[in-house]
Amino acid sequence: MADIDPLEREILAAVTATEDEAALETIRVAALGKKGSVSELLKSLGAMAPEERKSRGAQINRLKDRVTAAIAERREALKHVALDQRLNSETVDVTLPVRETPAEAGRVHPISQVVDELTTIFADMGFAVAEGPDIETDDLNFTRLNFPEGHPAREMHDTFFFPPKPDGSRMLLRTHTSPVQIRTMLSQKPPIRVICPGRTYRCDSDQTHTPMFHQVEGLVIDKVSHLGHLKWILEEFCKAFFEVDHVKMRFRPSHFPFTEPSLEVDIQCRRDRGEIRFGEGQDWLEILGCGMVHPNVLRNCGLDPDVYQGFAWGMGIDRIAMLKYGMPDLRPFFEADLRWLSHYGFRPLDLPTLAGGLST
Ligand code: 2NM
Repeated sequence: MADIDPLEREILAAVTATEDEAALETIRVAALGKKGSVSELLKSLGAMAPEERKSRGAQINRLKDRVTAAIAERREALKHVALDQRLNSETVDVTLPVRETPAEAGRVHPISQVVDELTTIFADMGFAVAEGPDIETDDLNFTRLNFPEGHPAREMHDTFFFPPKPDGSRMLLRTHTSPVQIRTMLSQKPPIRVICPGRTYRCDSDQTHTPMFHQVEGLVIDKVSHLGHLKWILEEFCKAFFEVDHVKMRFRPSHFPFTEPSLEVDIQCRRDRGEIRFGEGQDWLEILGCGMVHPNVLRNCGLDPDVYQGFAWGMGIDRIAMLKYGMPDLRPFFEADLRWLSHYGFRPLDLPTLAGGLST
């Protein structure tokens, strides 16, 4: 009968020499697995005489116990080594400064900030925000707004047209947000009070114009609203937006196809050395256009002008953002320059509120 000591020495030497848990498992399977060397020894007991089987069986079982114990002990030791290695290599320097979160590092674009400010002011007066697509039909952008077919006003809008469809109609990039107001009148019943901020497009590009710019338009439709209400709303808006207690506004007669009468509005200001201050001085600055919605526009939206009336206004967001925040140039608005944004942008958690201040 073979001596089992050499086998034991061989297995225990391999267990002691191994440096990782996967290799240890291989050794365990090779010794104690179904076809392992120790298991094979146990199988050999069957062929023995009862006396021999008794002593030999006890011997092999003790071998099995020692091998099992040695493997368990080695596994514990390897676990400690692995943990020590991780503790030594995965260090955290708790003296390092905490990394800025996106909410700290990011900045809100001035246009988004101004849209939030406008929305806050008009929401307080009971206005809802309406939105619509940038790509519009000729009908909603012009025809329903009382621009006659072939009228020069259509040319004056420097429209970006898409190629005509087989039926001759053509889509375009909206030249103002008024089509959103047409959509609102077509889909809702008065009383209507909405503002429509959004992107608008005209084929125009120089120092003070970009082909894409931002507008906000307002619309009120009911049975009684008149120019007096319009003037109050615009005055309250200007005071709240420019954060001053008094503003002087000047309403001059003008012309738009979609309003009658139509007015242009200037706001009193003082310009000194590139800086503009509102509510003082002798200068005037044009900031918006407005008027009573033209009876033809109401009719084009299915509203009876003998029953319903209302007013609308429109202004450029980019320009009032530049005026309010003293930004001298329009073009960086659209250049996505992070250095510019980190200087002129707003902290994302400082949301504008009427009570807490719009911009502080
Ligand atoms: C302006 C000036 C005056 C205006 C009119 C309408 C509508 F849809 F009700 F007819 N929306 N916006 C309007 C009126 C826009 O922008 C300078």
